[in-house]
Amino acid sequence: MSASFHVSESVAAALAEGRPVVALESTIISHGLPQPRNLEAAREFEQMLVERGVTPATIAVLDGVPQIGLDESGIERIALGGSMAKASVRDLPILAARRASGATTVAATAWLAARAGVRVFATGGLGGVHRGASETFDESADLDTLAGVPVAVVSAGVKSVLDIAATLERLETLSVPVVGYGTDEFPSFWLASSGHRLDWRVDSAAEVAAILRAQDAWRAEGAGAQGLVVANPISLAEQWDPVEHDRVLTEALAAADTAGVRGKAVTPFLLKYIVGASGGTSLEVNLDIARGNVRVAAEIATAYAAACH
Ligand code: PSU
Ligand code: MN
Repeated sequence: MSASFHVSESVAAALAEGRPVVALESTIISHGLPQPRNLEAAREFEQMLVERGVTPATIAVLDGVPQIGLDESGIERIALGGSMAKASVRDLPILAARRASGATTVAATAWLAARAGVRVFATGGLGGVHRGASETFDESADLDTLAGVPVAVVSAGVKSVLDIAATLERLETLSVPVVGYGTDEFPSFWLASSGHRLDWRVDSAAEVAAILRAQDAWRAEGAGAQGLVVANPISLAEQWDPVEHDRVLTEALAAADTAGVRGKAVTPFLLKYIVGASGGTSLEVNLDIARGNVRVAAEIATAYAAACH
């Protein structure tokens, strides 16, 4: 095992035996959901995987060491640890040198999952191109990272706080494949659709597993690593009321502007603001979204493990 990261016993055993594993990120726990629901959610996502015969690998950095698979005390530190750093890929060496802890973003989680050999990852929403990025250059490292790591990320697209059209353009430029899971349109997190059509739709976990195997074959021949965005919408029945969504979104964007929030603080600011301004409704929808993604990721990881045999 590498000295630069630590793989938990259960994850190491599952990988060695070719059993399904799903990575889970920790920024959603530390910065994306309010306490104490974040701790409940972190446990619930893991439990959902276990019930489906899938080994959970929640990823975070503890005292400088990236952990692939957290125990209960690790999960509590992420959820309740207060001043946990939000760690993207570029922060990992700095946390290591300082023996500091951090909750990993989609980018850092996918990057670490790849190092450990975990092929499937479930999250809520991806980071993307921020509104006004043509001025600020604020684009999440999630996009560029997914171009170069062999990890399939199941998300409900990107939040409408971002520029969805620009995010899809950037994923195209970066050669990150995007497939709609049971949909022809890219979702917009709280809403089932963003109105943006996708080139490719899949309707089963087996189809996604076949795509992953095709990527594996290329990689075995020396091609570079490539990620995959599996866009899994919330159902129309469960989605947030679009009118309410639009109202709260407009208010949140204006508040971020007034507060002068910049850089990596933007996403947590908006997420927190929106939970407050929606009276908690956005949070319930957010949790349903993440549960849906964990379910689909479990199916994909199971189909992928079967396809590898
Ligand atoms: N989008 C969400 N919830 C989240 C995040 C994004 O709906 O919790 C988090 C993820 O960890 C993602 C990160 O990787 O925010 C992106 O932040 P930034 O825009 O600073 O790259
Ligand atoms: Mn940013």
